[in-house]
Amino acid sequence: MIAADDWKPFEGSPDEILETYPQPLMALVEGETAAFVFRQAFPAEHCKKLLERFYERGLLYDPREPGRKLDRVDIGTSLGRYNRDRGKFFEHARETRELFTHLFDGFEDPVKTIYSHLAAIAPSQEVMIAREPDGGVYGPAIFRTYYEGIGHKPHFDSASKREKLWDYQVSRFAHQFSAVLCFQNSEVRGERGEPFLHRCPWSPKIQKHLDEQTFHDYARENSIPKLQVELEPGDLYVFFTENIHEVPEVAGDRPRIVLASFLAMSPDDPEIFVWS
Ligand SMILES: O=C(O)CCC(=O)C(=O)O
Ligand SMILES: [Fe+2]
Repeated sequence: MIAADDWKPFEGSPDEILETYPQPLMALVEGETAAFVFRQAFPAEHCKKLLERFYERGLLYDPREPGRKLDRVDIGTSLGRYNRDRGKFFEHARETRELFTHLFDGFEDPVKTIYSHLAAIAPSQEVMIAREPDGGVYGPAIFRTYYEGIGHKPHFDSASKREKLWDYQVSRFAHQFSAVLCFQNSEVRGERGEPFLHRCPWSPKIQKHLDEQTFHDYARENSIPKLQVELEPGDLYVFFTENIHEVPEVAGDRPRIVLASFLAMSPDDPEIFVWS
């Protein structure tokens, strides 16, 4: 049993990770470490310049303007949002992949940064954009912009255990993770705006606390360790999304902006599927 104090992110290069954890993704599943953090995986200056481009092109905007519904502003295709209409989902994903072929021109490609880091920590499997036997290909990654008041309540993510997306290949895998590349921090940091990971895998018993929004009480009463992942633009982290996690509501004028992907694997499956 690992002492609670030892449950923290492991920071290092892919080689350093592999030296310590021969099977890094399984080490996350087993709770041997809380997350992998790659500092400056992507040039911070490119984050800034790309965001300027996204605003200039109208891909990002401030949803707090009068008349707009306050929502997360995404660039990319969310399976969670579109899965009920398969045709629409795969068409949206096709457009995203097309957009991403030129959106980063002149800069490093941050989607490639995510995939190359995942490939490096899973050398015996093939990391690829998720796809269906009928030829449908998913969106590779999604930019998410969180303005004031937006975050994620305590939750877990699993295409099989939570969303029950049996019609989609991504539900065939045993374990799900997320890779998140920070592009911009929100104005107010501290307790707000940056993710917390709880050392608490989802279970039906936990679901009750998620539904009733009593997870924080449960975690306090049961002394469940938690940690906050502190990132600077260009930092990438990878974690097991079947542990309860959250992003407390962002505060201040500057939004939090990340590029995120989900990934799923089974130890005995040669493929790792990545999508958003
Ligand atoms: O934005 C983050 O850091 C985490 C978002 C999240 O909940 C996820 O990717 O599953
Ligand atoms: Fe999540």
